[in-house]
Amino acid sequence: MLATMAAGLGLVSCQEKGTSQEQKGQDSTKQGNAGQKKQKHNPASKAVLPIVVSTWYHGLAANEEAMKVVQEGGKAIDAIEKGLRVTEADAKGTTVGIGGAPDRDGHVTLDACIMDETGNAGSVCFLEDIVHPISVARRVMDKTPHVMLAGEGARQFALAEGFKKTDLLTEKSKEDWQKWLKEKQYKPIINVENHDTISMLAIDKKGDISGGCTTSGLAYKMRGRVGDSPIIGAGLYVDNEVGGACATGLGEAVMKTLGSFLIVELMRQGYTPQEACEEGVRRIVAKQQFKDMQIGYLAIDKKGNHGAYCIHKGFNYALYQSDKNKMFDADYWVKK
Ligand code: SD4
Repeated sequence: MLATMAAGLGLVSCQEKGTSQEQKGQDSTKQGNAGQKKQKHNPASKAVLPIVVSTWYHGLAANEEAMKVVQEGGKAIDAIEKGLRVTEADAKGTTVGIGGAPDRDGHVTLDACIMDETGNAGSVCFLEDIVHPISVARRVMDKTPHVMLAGEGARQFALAEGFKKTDLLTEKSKEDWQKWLKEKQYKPIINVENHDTISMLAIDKKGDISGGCTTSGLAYKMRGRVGDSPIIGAGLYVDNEVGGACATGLGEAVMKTLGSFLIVELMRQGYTPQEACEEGVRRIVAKQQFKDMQIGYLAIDKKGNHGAYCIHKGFNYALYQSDKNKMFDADYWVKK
């Protein structure tokens, strides 16, 4: 769970951080000058394909399914869809698919997007009654001239495509919501709730990249609220010439910086995936109140190197590479 975070962490003030990172920002501009600066890599990073990487513990089970597809010679886009469906179908997970926490009115509304190696993308947001938004997003990509369908229109499209109408509010999520209503009196505190999206990136044996994100979003959000996860360029971006990036955490902050697109563009300019994730976080903490918010970024380049970075300690990710599917802790901005 994304346990946030500020209290007791001994936060370094924004200004102090800003100063040291300003320096870092200057260093970063030198990335294009090959040979002038030693590049920073994630200690767990290696240039090996195929690779599947995804956010949080639920990533382990999702990676298993995704890796099977690419190991058998399948495409990264199919691996992404298959992998993410595992998390969506798990009713015990309270942040994705069935069992996801509802909005403050008790409605479960889901967001998802998917993007392939050709630059095609599909997305759904504010979708109700459908267990697998990632597959609906894929259908939007494959079968419509559009990128994004929202709300009732997305729901109708899904039903017309043969997806089954399902009540996504489980007994457990209903109980939790009713408890929340009593305690919080209907006031969403958007920056301290639990919210653990699964975002995934994969490169198949051919070297093609794809990615996807799926989530029930912020727990007990206002009705109609949509986060970064279905927004191409915010929660997810891939470019087959460069690599890919994806996000988890408070969507509002990611949307304001188009975080995933930014990270991919930084890699295009020569940043390593690790450097690009760190710069993505720096852009947020430089301008936004970050004390009570968490953002985690993951990125991979086309060789299979990866990077991960977050604001506060606590973000972890599942990496499946060289026949091992393992959890790693991301490095973070706020040091004690
Ligand atoms: C959102 N970014 O709706 C999603 C939530 C999330 O980890 O990623 N949680 O803002």
